[in-house]
Amino acid sequence: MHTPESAYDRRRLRQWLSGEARADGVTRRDMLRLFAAAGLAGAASVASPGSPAAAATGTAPGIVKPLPEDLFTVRGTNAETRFASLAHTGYHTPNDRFFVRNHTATPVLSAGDWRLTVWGDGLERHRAVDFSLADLKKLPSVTHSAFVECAGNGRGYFTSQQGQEVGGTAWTLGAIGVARWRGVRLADVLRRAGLGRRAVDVLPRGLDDDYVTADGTNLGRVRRPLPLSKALDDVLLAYEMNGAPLPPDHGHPVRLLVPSWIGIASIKWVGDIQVSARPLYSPWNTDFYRLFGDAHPGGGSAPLTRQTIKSAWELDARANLTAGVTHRLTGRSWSGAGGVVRVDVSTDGGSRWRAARLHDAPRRDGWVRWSTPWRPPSPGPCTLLARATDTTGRTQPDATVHNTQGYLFDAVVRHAVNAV
Ligand SMILES: Nc1nc2c(c(=O)[nH]1)N[C@H]1C(S)=C(S)[C@@H](COP(=O)(O)O)O[C@H]1N2
Ligand SMILES: [Mo]
Repeated sequence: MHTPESAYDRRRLRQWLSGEARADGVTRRDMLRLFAAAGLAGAASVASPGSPAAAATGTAPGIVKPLPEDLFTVRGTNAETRFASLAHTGYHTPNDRFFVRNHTATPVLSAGDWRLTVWGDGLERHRAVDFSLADLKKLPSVTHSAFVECAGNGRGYFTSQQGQEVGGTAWTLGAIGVARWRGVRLADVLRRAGLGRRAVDVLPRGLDDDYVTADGTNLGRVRRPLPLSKALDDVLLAYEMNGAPLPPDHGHPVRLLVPSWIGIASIKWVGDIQVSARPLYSPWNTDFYRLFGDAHPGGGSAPLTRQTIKSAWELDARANLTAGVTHRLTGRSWSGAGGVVRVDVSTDGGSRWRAARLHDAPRRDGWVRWSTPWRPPSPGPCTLLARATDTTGRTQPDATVHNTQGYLFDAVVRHAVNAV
């Protein structure tokens, strides 16, 4: 029963208990609970998709940009992109309709005053090094198209489609966007700071307020350790989004962009990065962002890394479509494991399937746009389905194995519409 992940966790636990590993913000009790055989009691509230709370008001607490109802569904301190609003946009999600996931509130920071401090015992001289935005802009710039997608995207379907309770924001499929990110390689910055040979983990931390859970526990500032292997691979410190300076809600002036990984890795408003010769922990890789529940190891899965595979129609739920007329239905599919090479669609609830027409080449870290013609035969309810397959051969399943926090929903969504 010992997976490599649990061996890794046991090693980390031993290191932590012997004082070797740093457990930044994680109490000993949390740690013991994490590795105990019991499942995790959901700390967050139970998902309630389609609840009246989903009605958009045009603003959300802590979000700076306007949230018009035709572009967003407000969910607490977060704003979900309405997929229907992407129908006539291009490959990249415009900044004005990119989803926002805030643990607390968007801080409004001055680019001129901003500094990034790189510090820790993983640096050669163990001496902190500061970078201004101007310093970063002197380094070679890199541009990369990539999605940022919340680990909980699609969470609402665990409840509405699978009848299961999960904790957290009841997103439908709009907690994703694809942007052209421009910035500098984190690897270049770490090397300039004097990366030492013993470094194993880096811990970027946001400048937004401390995150306090519903039960009043202060977990400190939002931060999640990243293994050095990923940090040196393709991670950017991004200062531009679709050709504009990063907007306040998306991390102004600088955020991490961790391609293909769950959204929490892409820390916004980054203020410092600890470089450590020991493995690091924060609640965001211990209590959150692992898979907990009956189908998973007692202490939870290994910390989640890559995103899963999904498809979405560019239509509202229960959209009305005129019967007897041919519509050009559109959608998008994506996968954290590689480009999407095939999308099969059904317009009759899953009896008959056909291939959708793909409008983009398969692209790592991105999505493909697709379309299919459909003429609803007669008035009445219909169910649309779309199933993507990626370059690794992975295909969306009919159901996702439950986990208590509702992460990585990958099942084919049954999208109800009405022919009228
Ligand atoms: N500092 C900070 N970084 C953060 C968060 C946050 O609340 N604070 N939320 C994370 C989560 S959970 C996600 S899904 C993405 C969302 O990025 P976006 O709001 O630009 O879409 O940012 C991540 N980075
Ligand atoms: Mo997220």
